[in-house]
Amino acid sequence: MNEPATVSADPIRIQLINPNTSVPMTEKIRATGQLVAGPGVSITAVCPSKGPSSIESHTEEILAAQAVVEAIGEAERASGPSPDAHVIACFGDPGLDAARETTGAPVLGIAEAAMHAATLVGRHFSVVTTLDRTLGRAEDLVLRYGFERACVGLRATEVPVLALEEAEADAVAVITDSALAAVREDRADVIVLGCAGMTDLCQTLAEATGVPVIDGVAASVGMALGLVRMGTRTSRLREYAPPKA
Ligand code: 5HY
Repeated sequence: MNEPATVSADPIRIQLINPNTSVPMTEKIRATGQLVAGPGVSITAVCPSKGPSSIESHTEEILAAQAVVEAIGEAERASGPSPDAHVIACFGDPGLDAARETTGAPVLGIAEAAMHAATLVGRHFSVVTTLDRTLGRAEDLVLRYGFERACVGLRATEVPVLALEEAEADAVAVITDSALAAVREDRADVIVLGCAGMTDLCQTLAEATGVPVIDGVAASVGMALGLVRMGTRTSRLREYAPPKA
């Protein structure tokens, strides 16, 4: 085992990065993170002041990746202790590889963490997400992370990311129907939420479906905390060695 972080008297610090500019969504993400981490862990959540208000296209994904790398750089350059881990709170995991080059602190993407968590508590999961146009990216991530046997469905609800901030009953009903259809038609026994903005729906959906519902924000914070406590950092050998710049 590596030297565990718990020998330090300093609180563990986890930075959550929402790469869209929605402040209410960022606050919702922070609240979930703090709930999962519990007292004694410092959770901060940041979002860029400029850029897309939601990440729903490949173009926005590139801007999100840039925002993620910048947020990590800023946190590491700031005076005072740097975060012990970072979470990319956006389901496309924008900039994940670049982020892992940028810092030796563990960086978790919510899609990767959620898919891992789903396979620990069930055999087959479906992703329930926002717009149909984001399904290609989700499919790519399933393949990239090696979950093609476990993932039995990718379902779009056509509820846009920012509509989740309005917490309309209609949006919740549509997402619930999609999750129920995933259990019934895909034969999923776990649901993965495909958007950070769905973080506050996890409990409601778990109650409605009767199966575990994995919110990647919660999963990432739990896993990040575990890695920090294990004293495990990102490998700096080969691919994730620091970049030239
Ligand atoms: C997310 N977009 O988690 C993704 C979800 C999506 O702004 N936050 C965003 O719809 O792809």
